[in-house]
Amino acid sequence: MTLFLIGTIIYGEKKGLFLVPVITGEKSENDMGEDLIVVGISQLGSESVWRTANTESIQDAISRRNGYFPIFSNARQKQENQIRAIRSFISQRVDYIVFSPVTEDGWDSVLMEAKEAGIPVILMDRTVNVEDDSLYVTHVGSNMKEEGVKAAKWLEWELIKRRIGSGNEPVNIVILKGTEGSSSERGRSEGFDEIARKHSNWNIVASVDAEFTTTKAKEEMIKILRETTDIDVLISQNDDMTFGAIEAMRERGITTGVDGDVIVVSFDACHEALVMVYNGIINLDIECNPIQGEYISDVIRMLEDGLPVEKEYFVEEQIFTKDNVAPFLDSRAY
Ligand code: GZL
Repeated sequence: MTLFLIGTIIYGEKKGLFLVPVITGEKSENDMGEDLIVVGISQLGSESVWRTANTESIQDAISRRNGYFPIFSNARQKQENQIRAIRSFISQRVDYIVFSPVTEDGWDSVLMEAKEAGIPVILMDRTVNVEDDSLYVTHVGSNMKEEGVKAAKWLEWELIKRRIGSGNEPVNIVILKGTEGSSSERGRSEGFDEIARKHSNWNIVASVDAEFTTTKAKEEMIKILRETTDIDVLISQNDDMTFGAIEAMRERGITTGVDGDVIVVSFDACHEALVMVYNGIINLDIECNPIQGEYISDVIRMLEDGLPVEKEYFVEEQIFTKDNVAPFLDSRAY
């Protein structure tokens, strides 16, 4: 079937006149002559190793060979870019919208526009905080709060094993948070805090937003180390920030890990970080599984077949320490 691509001329305050391509006529077909399902995908950015793996996963799954016509947009960490992309998908009358919301708040009106246009919205990775949860069909991602709880519960036992804080002396903890207001940051913080509150001697000496990036984490860690080097634990909400923080500590002669000065707990479990777990430089890495594309495709197929879908699908994930990481170093997808 042929596909006619015409455009709608739109005047935007910032961009002036611009053409929004509109999919018209019959959908295009794949080699088997099947109609393609048009999916608008708004990815929040490319800030981390995890995000790259997540993008590759969704692009592999939502592809022409699998029966889809993907329209992909990278928002570069800006909510306004995601809102603009979603509005463009609506004007192109896509069949589905898939997006990873950079932060939890501020989505009600644009998701209402998608709902009024009859376009199902699937949340990938992060989630939204909306009054009416009928504004999206389902969320496919991780249980971020559970990840935070896992970190704190592991730390409780690690401190006991290493006799740190057992006499109720203070345990000095630095927390590097991900993008402020993102469901990943909020969930991990909430889960960790729920356990930390039980320990009056857990002393949070610094808790800063390092935006899930290596550069920002190194900058922030350098500032923290100017104030204090009396740190027992680093909780870093993703591996990219962990890399930056470890570099800053190394430059001050501070060691990390199994036999180091500072216990390091990280999130994501990307390959480079798991090698550091294997080498005893990172103590614990909590997996946050970015390979979500197949889950998203399965959900779309269920919707296409008129089947009910759950409001939430958590992808499988585990925790890694020096004791269990070896078999996974070369067998995982990222
Ligand atoms: C988690 C995801 C986070 C990762 C970071 O689901 O949203 O965003 O932990 C990424 O690496 O930047």
